[in-house]
Amino acid sequence: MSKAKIVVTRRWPDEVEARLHDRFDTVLNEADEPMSNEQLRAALREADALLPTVTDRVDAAVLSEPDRRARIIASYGVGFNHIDLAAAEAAGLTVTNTPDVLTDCTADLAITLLLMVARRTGEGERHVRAQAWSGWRPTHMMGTSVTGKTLGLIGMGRIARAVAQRAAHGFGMRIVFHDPFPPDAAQLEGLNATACKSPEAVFEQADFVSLHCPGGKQTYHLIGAAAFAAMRPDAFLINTARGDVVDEQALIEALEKGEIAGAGLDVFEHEPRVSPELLGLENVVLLPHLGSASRETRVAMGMRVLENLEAFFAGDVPRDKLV
Ligand code: 8YV
Repeated sequence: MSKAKIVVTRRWPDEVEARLHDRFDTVLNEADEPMSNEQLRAALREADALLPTVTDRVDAAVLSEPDRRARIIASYGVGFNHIDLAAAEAAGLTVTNTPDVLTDCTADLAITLLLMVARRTGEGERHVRAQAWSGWRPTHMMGTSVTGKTLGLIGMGRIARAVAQRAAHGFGMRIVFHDPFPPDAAQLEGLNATACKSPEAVFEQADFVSLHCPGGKQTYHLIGAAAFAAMRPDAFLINTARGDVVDEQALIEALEKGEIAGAGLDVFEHEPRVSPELLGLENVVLLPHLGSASRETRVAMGMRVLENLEAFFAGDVPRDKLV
């Protein structure tokens, strides 16, 4: 039987690419640059499967390709706001993602950002590298304690619960959260977590607000001027979810006015562009979308895509089918 043809839009870890070559007629994007809409459409015309990432905008226009051969979009990553699911479903396409395998890795990074921004470690590192450090003194670069504080979570899915687990058990934090579709009691066991009826109730209590909701229309600019006004002036915002959940301009204003104490950001509204005002602020930590960027996790994500594809081409329902 001939191998199904797949187009992979970005380079993946070597061992996953080797496995893909083994099982499929695999076309790689050797340049590893984001594909244009026309290139995505061409891939849909020429291959049985498209394997995109967050940097590919698989929108209704791309999906309207009339001479489409592809039957599945097997995305690399858990978030799927870069794919128009309704248009894909209407076109009869199957779409899959890669949940579970990146939960711990992303939770680790949220905690990294929380600690970095509270304890001013980015600032401290820049200080040492600039050879500006004159020596220890009692008042030098005092940050904010983390242990025993209150962590507010917006969204209480897999990644949020992994963050809560680390915060509660590693740092004795109290957890408050809001999720319109809260998990059941069993999933919250041992997390020291209290549900709030609204995001505002979370903002009012939290020393740290960490975002774990999906991106997309429903959550666009969920965190804007009103949220910052409701947050405490000594609170920090952590975002490892999607950039456009936060109104970046409102965040800049809140930081400049001292409405909040700082922010730890792994994602940005107009990625990879970062607002220049943020670059000039010492009380923000900026990372280049590293949530799932451990070697082990990126390999596991690739293997999960492979598993979804193999199930699909064997005529089974892939375990991570979204539509
Ligand atoms: C991925 C992510 O690296 O999985 C997600 O939703 O945000 C990242 O961890 C990226 O999306 C890959 O497509």
